[in-house]
Amino acid sequence: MFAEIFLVCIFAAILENHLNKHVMKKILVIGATGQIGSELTMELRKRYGNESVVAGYIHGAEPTGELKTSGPSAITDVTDRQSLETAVTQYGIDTIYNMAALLSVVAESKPTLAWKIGIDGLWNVLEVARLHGCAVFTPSSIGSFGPETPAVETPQDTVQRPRTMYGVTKVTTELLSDYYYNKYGVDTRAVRFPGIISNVTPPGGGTTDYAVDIYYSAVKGEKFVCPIAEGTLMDMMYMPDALEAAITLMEADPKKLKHRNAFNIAAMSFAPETIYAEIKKQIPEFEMTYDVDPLKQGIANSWPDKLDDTCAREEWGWKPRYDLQAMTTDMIEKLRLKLK
Ligand code: AKB
Repeated sequence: MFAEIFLVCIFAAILENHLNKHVMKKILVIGATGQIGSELTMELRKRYGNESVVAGYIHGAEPTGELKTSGPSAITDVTDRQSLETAVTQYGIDTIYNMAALLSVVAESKPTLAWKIGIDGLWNVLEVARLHGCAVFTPSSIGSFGPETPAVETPQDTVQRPRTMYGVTKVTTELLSDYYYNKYGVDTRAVRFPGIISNVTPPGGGTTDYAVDIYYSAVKGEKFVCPIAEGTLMDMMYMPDALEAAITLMEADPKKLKHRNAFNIAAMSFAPETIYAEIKKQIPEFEMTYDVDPLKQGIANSWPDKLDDTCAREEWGWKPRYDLQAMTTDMIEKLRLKLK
């Protein structure tokens, strides 16, 4: 008898947990051929089924390989609202991951385009989401902070006065996403991504890209010239943790979310000499020198050293799996296979 009651209680708890989760049934990933989008699309297809995840792309950045063959794809240009409207209605989309953006360095040389994609584009995404009842994830970044922000253990709610166009678009992204939630009830949620390190699709035009490039040089047996100065701390994260964060947050019970746009998340914080030393443990002959890029260094100096991610941990159970050592072992192993 006790065993039966116990089983019923367990079943009820599982059911309640399931009902409280946000359920994604048809998902559109905008920017599905980019650094995060390409792996996010494949991970979502693994979890939700190939046919349930549409890879959104723009002309000139068409999906290839498994991304193309494993599931549906559609043209979704954030600057063209009609293309979003068409994909959302055609596939009955209920959740949108909006990964379209220019990264920090490139946004400094193309500020108008950065605004057009990041903010005018976001407005289009949010309007389509409002009209069709979609939930929306649009990432923010450590770039949403500025030099006046506390650099160490940066709080969830603090000063956000970035000096870069990328940062300006990211703070605006957070505000506009919260506005759509508060005003229209659109289920918007986001994290502030740190530098993302992966071995699949390379990043392009970011300040933290050196932390990906360094692994390619090490595995290819080349000397690495680091554009960021010794001692410059920045938050970083391995791609599997970044994907887990984006998916777990979108699945989270909305009743538990006190914040929405956007959560600090953190996994590791290091300076160039620390990642170099970690790689050298596994590739002793690897060499690195410095040739500091003033633009990248200026941006890096204006960003925090290390975020406090307590709110993400408490509100939706965020917990990274990879530290610098575990990431380095996996990166070197995967790149050796990829580049051989
Ligand atoms: C960049 O460096 O621009 C990005 C970021 C931290 O948002 N990787």
